[in-house]
Amino acid sequence: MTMPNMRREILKGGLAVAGLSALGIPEWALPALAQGETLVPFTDLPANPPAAAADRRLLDVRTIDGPLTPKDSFFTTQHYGHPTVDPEAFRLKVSGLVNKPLSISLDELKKMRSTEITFGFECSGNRRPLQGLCSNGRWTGVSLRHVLDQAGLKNEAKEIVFFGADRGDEEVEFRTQKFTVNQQYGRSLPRENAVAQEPLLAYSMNGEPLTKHQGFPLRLILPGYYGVANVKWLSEIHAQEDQYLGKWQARWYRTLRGEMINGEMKWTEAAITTMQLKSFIARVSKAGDRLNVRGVILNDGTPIKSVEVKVDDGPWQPATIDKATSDKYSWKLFNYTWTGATPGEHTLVSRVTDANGLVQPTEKDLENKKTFLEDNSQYPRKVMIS
Ligand SMILES: Nc1nc2c(c(=O)[nH]1)N[C@H]1C(S)=C(S)[C@@H](COP(=O)(O)O)O[C@H]1N2
Ligand SMILES: [Mo]
Repeated sequence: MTMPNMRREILKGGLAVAGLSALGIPEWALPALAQGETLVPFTDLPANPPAAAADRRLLDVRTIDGPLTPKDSFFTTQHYGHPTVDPEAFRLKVSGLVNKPLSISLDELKKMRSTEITFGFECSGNRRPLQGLCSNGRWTGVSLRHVLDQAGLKNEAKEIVFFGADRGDEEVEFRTQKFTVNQQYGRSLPRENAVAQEPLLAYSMNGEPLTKHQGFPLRLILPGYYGVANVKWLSEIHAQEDQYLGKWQARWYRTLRGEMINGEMKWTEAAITTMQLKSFIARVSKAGDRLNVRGVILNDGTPIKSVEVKVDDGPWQPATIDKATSDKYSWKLFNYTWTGATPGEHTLVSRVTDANGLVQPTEKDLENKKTFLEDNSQYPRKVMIS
């Protein structure tokens, strides 16, 4: 999505919040609540939701009330708007360094053996205060490996490129020159990642055909990867020997990080691939004197060891992962019951640790990450208890 626009909207909203009474509930559409339950307002949200373009959507994370995100709430974004694809005329092309180039209709794909996977992902630009660029879906489709096997990758095929039907004019800089060329949306994977077990050519989500927003009629699903790699309106798979250096692969989606090694700062620029370990608190509600704190965990599929919640300056307390979200690549929802809350403003923060012992970083830990993508830092949130 265009981050500068979103950032501007949030800044505007942020100013409005400062002008509101501390008790003012932001003027968002409020989520459905159980009987006798009331929503505890976050005081760190902008007063008004950012204005979204017609082809974009943020998930209001306070409305998450089950493992799967319904299709009309699923967050959505893309760079060139929505291409229109005629499902009758549609053919998935497999080209380049293959023994047998393919052109597969939707019906043919649907006749192949299908598999299903639950996969929750976020846009690599997802971040505080809204955290609305994430969702979880159950995807059905054909294994990418199966289709690549049918085409037969040649030995020299080292890189597999995925092109969407969407396209736009791009300026390509070369030294002192600039060229404007029309290009398709493209992302690539090294061959060994493309022929792994998980990647899916998906034609349905949550048991229904993909919507236009989700890439109708076909998209790539790469469990564990950030949104950007999950190419919508997939139209061509191209095998080649050289690395693919298109804009969305090599330039627009990169993270610049500094790391102190032996007293010397080392800077690296890396492409956006698999998701960083992250958690955040999505909603707080009140039922009697119990406060239900609910949050979301996203990562690359590594099993989760623990997730904890801290209230103000108290100790880290264990939270519970919802068993309905235990699939490897599903997002995980967690719950923490907070009792004895006193009226006034409080800070709540969550922290997740994976089975390898990796701990979600703090904002301070990420101070040498210079670009805003991949912000997986712990997010201390403010709530007002009345
Ligand atoms: N063809 C195509 N696929 C795309 C994009 C795009 O611009 N064109 N945007 C990517 C980005 S940046 C994200 S975050 C996800 C969003 O997927 P969603 O709209 O289903 O949530 O789509 C990805 N796939
Ligand atoms: Mo994205």
